[in-house]
Parts: sequence; structure tokens; C-alpha cells
Amino acid sequence: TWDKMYRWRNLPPGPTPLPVIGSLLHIKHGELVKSLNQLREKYGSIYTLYFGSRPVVILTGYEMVKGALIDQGDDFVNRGRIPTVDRFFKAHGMILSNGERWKQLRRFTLMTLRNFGMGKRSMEERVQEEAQFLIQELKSYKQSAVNPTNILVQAVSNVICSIVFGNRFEYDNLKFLKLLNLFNETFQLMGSTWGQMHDMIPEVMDHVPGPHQRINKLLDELMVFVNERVKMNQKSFDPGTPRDFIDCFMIKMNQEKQNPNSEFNTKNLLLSVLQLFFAGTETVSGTLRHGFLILLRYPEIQEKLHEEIAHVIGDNRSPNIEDRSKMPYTDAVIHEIQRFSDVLPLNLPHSTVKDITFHGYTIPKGTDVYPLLYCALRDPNYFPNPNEFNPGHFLDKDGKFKKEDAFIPFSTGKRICAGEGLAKMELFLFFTTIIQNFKLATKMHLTDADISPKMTGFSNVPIPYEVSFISR
Ligand code: HEM
Ligand code: OID
Repeated sequence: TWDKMYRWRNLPPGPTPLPVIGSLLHIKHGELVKSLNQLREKYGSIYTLYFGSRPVVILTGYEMVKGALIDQGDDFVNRGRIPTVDRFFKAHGMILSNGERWKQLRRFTLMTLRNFGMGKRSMEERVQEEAQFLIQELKSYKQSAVNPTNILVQAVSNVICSIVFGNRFEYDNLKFLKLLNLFNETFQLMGSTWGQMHDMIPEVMDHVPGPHQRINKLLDELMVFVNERVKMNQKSFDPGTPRDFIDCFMIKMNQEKQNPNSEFNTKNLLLSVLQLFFAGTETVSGTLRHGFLILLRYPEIQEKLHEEIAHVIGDNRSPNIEDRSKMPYTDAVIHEIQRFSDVLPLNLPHSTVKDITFHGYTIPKGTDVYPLLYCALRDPNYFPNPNEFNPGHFLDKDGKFKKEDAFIPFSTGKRICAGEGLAKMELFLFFTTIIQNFKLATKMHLTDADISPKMTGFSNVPIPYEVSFISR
């Protein structure tokens, strides 16, 4: 270990770690994100923490994140450790793989999501269709107050299901809803104190009983479903008419049968499907749910949104993606919702590809790096009053939409979210279609504290609430 100590001596500064638990005492119980922000005040915008015996470099603020993920992108491109799920995925599937495997899977996934060879229906049509199903479902509640979580999860999940599995599921399909609840539970457990502890000191938590041990069981259960679906595809597979992502993957497997370096095998198929299904569901539905809560807190913003929708789209047709460029206010509100709701505050961890020099520090190969999104999305150099919800953050003085470099909820650089395009399309079409059809109302008296994200750890979620969808 002296050799290790030597290698690590030029890491960025940080609190002195304790044996076994590392820097754990510097993380306030259940407030990982807040604690990381406080450490920044003490040690600067780049610092080192110890998760157990393993150093983790924390990057804060937009400039620092950009310096690593864009300017020195190749050095930081690898995925870091996520101990809560690493044991299950074993570096398979595009989110959690590296090197040649990641390159092959990422290129293929991006191509397939961009509609190359997956039938005639575009992503946009799939989202538009689901938005209309969602409107019918919301109408069936006849303006009574509902917790919108499950409905939104089902709508959003149906879009990725239609892409990955080739079909959607009815809202009253309880078996499917139960499956989706497993995702939700996984997401919550990963963000819980137990999940955070597991990610920080896996050497200890691997052996401690607790809710975090459930994550593997949940993933096993989800895998049963994915396995079934892949078998179904195999039975009715016709390489001439690919129906969905699974078919496209199987075509690729056939094409590359003779290639010994091909990463297109059943293991990567199953784990990629599980990851897409999960990734495509929790983040977008969480953003929508948080967005509606914010609109309930600010009825005047909701009214302005509706005015723009009524003016540009009217009420005789469904919104389409071309409308967005004519709707600066709506665009700004959706950007501000994403900035404010901050679904993945820590980003996903990255890792250094080799020994590198960054800002005068030496970071050894394989060191975990957290390019925090939270600190970029709330960087006061880019967003005055960053803790305030204000669509003006994305509007210029003439009311035109204004881009902000520090708006990076999907991260940035070579590992930027592979679902960014799809997510943005869903957010725009779901938000506009719902506001076109309904006025949102609640009996709750909402305060600023109620709408602020509950900054726990891996994931941010809004408080539970009920809303009535009043037909326009
Ligand atoms: C990766 C955010 C929706 C698929 C990521 C990362 C972030 C992120 C922060 C990590 C990037 C990095 O490592 O630097 C979000 C947000 C979403 C969203 C905020 C919605 C509001 C989606 C959707 C899909 C998706 C709908 C599914 C198609 C992925 C994949 C990766 C990823 C496959 C891994 C990329 C890689 O490792 O190369 N996302 N995401 N995401 N996301 Fe998303
Ligand atoms: O499949 C599961 O239930 C867990 C998979 C865990 C993999 C890492 C999750 C990152 C998902 C974050 N995300 C990125 N874009 C959308 C979601």
C-alpha cells in the first residue's frame, strides 16, 4: 500500500480519511449532495473524498466539469463504479461498460434510437400516440385528485416499451404496473441512505443486511421479464422486418457471428434492454411529475404556458416537435424544470482511462470521478439566483429562448446521455399535450420548500402530491 499512497499523493486536496469508512463522517446522513457542496466551500472546486479506501475525485461547477468531460474527454470517458448495481451487471450493457464493448454498444444504440431500420413509425409518432392515450386516461379520473406517479410512469415507460419490445401496455394492466414499481423501488433504494452507504463503502455494506440488499433481488425479477420478452422475439423473429430494438440487436448478432471481437451477444442484449427500459422510465417520468408540482406552485406560469400553446397550436390538433421553435416560453419552462428538478444530481460516475494530469494534479488510472451536475445546474455564474425557479434563466430580454452552456442535465461529452433526444421529445410533447387539454389544480398549499428537490443522493424525486386534471 505504500506504493499506492505514493501514487495517490498528488491527488486534489480533501479531508483526511479514516480507516475503513474513509470520508464518510463528512457526509451528513441522507444529504450527500448538500454535503458535497459544503466540502467545495472548504477545499475548492476539485477535491478528493475517500469512499472507504478508494479515492473519488469530485468536480464542481460548470467550468470544472467541462474541463474534464469535454476538453480532456478521452481521459475521463470510462464509467466509474456503482457498487449497488455493479455486481449484477458485471460491466455489461452500454451504461456500465467500457472500452471496445462500450464503443460498439453505444454506436449501435444511438443508431437504433435514431430510427435506422426499426420500421416506419418515427419516435415522434410513438410519443404523440402515447400522449393521446395519456389524455384519455387522465380524463377517466373525472377531475378527482390523484397521485400522478403511476400514470406518468406508465405513459413514459410505454414509449420505451414500444421502441424496445414493439408494443405498449394498457394502463389497467396490473402485472405491468407491478413491474414498473420494481424500477421505482430500485431507483429509490439507489438514492436512499442505504444505497449511498453501499456505493461509498461496499467492502462493509456488502456484508451488512438492510434494504440495499434488495436491489439485486429486484434486478433478478426484472430480468425474468426481459428474458421472457427476448424469447418471444426469438420465436417470431424475421430478419427482413425488424419490429423493435431487440430484433435489431438480433440482426446485428447474426451479422457479426463470425467476428470474434463482436460484443453483440445475448448477455449484452439482455442487460442493454434492462438498462434502456430502466433509464427510459424513471428519469423522464420523475421530471414530468416534478414539473407538474412546480406548475401547481406557480399558477401564473401555467397560465402563460397555456396561452402560448393555445396561440401556436390551438386545440384542434396534437402538438408536434416542430412547434417547439415557435414556443420560446414553453421551451424555457421545460428547461427550467429540468435544471431545477435535477434528477441525477451526481451524474453517473466516470473513471480515468490512464494516469492523467488535470489542473496540476495526478489522477491515477481507474480513479472514480464525479462530475457533479448539481453544481453546474446551480452555478451562480450562469444562473443568477440559482435556487429560484425562474423560466427567465432561459429567456433573453426580448422573450426569445436563450441557451445556457451550464444547462447539462444529460451531462456532456462522449458519454452524454444516449436518450437525450428521446427524453427532450417526450418532455415537450407530454407537457404541451397535457397543458393543452387540462388545467392542473390542487387543494394543497404549496411552498418553495415543497417544490425544491429532495436532495438525497443518486436520484432526486419530488414530494408525493395529488393533482386534479380539469378539462379545458
Ligand atoms: C446516461 C441523464 C433520459 C439512456 C445518462 C447520464 C445522465 C443522464 C446524467 C450520464 C452521462 C455521463 O456518464 O456523463 C438523463 C436525464 C434523462 C435521461 C436527465 C431524462 C430527463 C434517458 C432516456 C434514455 C436514457 C429516456 C433511454 C433511451 C441513457 C443511456 C446512458 C445514459 C443509455 C448511458 C450513456 C453511456 O454510458 O455512454 N443519462 N437521462 N436516458 N442515459 Fe440518460
Ligand atoms: O436496470 C435497473 O433497474 C438498474 C440499472 C442501473 C444502471 C445505472 C442506472 C443509471 C440510470 C440513470 N439514467 C440515465 N439516463 C436515464 C437514467
